[in-house]
Amino acid sequence: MLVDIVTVFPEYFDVVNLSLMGKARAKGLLDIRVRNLRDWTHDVHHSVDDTPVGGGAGMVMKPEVWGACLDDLLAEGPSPVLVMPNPSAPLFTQRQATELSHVERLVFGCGRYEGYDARIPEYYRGQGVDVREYSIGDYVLNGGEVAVTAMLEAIVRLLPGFMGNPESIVEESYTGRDALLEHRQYTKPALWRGMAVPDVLLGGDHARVDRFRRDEALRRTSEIRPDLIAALDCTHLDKADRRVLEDLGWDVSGAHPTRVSPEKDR
Ligand code: 6GU
Repeated sequence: MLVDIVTVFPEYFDVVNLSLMGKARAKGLLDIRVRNLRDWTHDVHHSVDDTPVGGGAGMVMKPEVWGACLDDLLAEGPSPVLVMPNPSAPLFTQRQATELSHVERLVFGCGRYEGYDARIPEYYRGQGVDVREYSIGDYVLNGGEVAVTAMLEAIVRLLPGFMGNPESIVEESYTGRDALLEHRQYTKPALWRGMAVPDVLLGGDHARVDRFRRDEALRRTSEIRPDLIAALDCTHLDKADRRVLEDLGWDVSGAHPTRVSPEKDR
C-alpha cells in the first residue's frame, strides 16, 4: 500500500515512521511518504490559511495551496482514495478501516485550524476522485494529524501479513459479523491478590468457554454500547444469545433487537 500524508507538521508523523512503518516496511507491505503542505506555497510567509469568509473565529485552510499539492500527488501515481479528516463528518469505524485496507493508494490531507475550504473535497469529487471525510469521535482535536494517525493504524494493521496472528483480528471488538465489544481477558496466575479468574476459563471445556465469552460480550455491549446491540441482525442470534438478551431487557423477535419499554415491564 502506498500512503501519502499531507500536513503542516511533518515531524508529527515520525512516530508512524518508527513503529508502524518500520514493521510494515520490513515486511514490504507499506510505503509512507509525508509531505509538507508549505512546499506548495509561493508567498514569502508560506501561508496556508486565511480568515473565514462570512466572519467567525479562527482560520481556514486555503484552497489554492491544497489544490496545487493534491494536483501534484494525483499526477504521481495510481489513483488514490483521498481521506480528509473533518470533525463534522461521518464517523470512521472498523468498517471504513476494513474497506480502506483493500485500496492500493491512500492520500491523507490533514486540516489544521478551523478546517479547510469546503471546495477542496468538492472539487476533487467532481474530478472523479474517491474523497472521504471522516471524524474519529465526538470530541475536538486541534487538527487532523492525530485523527490520521489513528485511522492509518486501524487500516494498516489489517493489511494481509501485517499481524503475526491474523486470528486475533477476527476475534477483536467491532470486527466480527456482530460487532460486539470483546469479552474480558485474563492471564495467569489464576489467583492474584485474592481475585480469581472465572472458573469456567480454567476448565478446558472450549464450548463452555466460548459460551461464557459470548454471554459476557452480549452483557457488556448491552451495558456500555446499547447502540451496537440495536444494530444486531436477529437472524444471527442463537437460542442462548436470545435468552441472554431477553434477560437484559431486549425484544429479539424483530429484525433487530429493541429495548423492551419500561411500560411493558410493569
Ligand atoms: Cl477528523 N479532526 C479534528 N480536528 N477533530 C476531530 C476529528 C478530526 N475527529 C474527532 N475530532
